[in-house]
Amino acid sequence: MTLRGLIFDVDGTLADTERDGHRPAFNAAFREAGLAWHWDEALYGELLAVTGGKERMLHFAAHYRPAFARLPDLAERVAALHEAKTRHYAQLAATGAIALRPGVARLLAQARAGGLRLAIATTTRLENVAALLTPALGPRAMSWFEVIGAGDVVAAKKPAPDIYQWVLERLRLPASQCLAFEDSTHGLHAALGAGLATIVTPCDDTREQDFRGAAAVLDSLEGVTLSDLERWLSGVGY
Ligand code: XBP
Ligand code: MG
Repeated sequence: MTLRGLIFDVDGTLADTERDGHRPAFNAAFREAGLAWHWDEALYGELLAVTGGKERMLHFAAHYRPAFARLPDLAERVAALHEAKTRHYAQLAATGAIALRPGVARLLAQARAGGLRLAIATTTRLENVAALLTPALGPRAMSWFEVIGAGDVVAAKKPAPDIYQWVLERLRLPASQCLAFEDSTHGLHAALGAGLATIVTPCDDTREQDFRGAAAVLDSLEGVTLSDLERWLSGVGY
């Protein structure tokens, strides 16, 4: 089956964004709201089990700040915190402070030159994707991706397959002609649930996770060629 489309996760896959990107942005939002909350690296590592910034804050409140979790306007407060967090993250990413992972820019360019269709399936917000990719890939970066599934376009976030199904429907391609790129077990399960062969490039936060079912597990996308991708789509070689 010929490869026609590549669908990329963003956080952890295109760039290592969590510890020094999303985490400080959450902390800045907490400070700004006058909350004595601070997510250190160890706690954030645990909280990454919950995908989605609003969902992560709700989970944290339920487990560590029960009085806050009982507030009648909890949903509005979390939504406001998330707006502030997004502003902080996008500001940081737009400076170019978060580099793409090795091999990412080259593979994207080769895939475009080779006529492959590109898409994104991410849990994070659309403005965060633009803020991250534009300094790294140039002002036309977002137009490289024909479909971008981001944030709340689906209700059920990864590991649910919904975001990948949403992207595949809009690409009008069968899963059998596409590859997904992920860095975490949650992302892998989302992609596998949509029937996609998946390449996993674990990042610092996910290295110890279980990637059974992946078509390939690689340190990075450095050196990966379009013929490697064809081979992995057809299930040959690990
Ligand atoms: C990324 C996430 C996101 C980010 C925060 O997962 O889990 O929640 O940490 O993003 P994936 P928002 O790599 O699977 O896309 O705060 O914008 O939700
Ligand atoms: Mg990820």
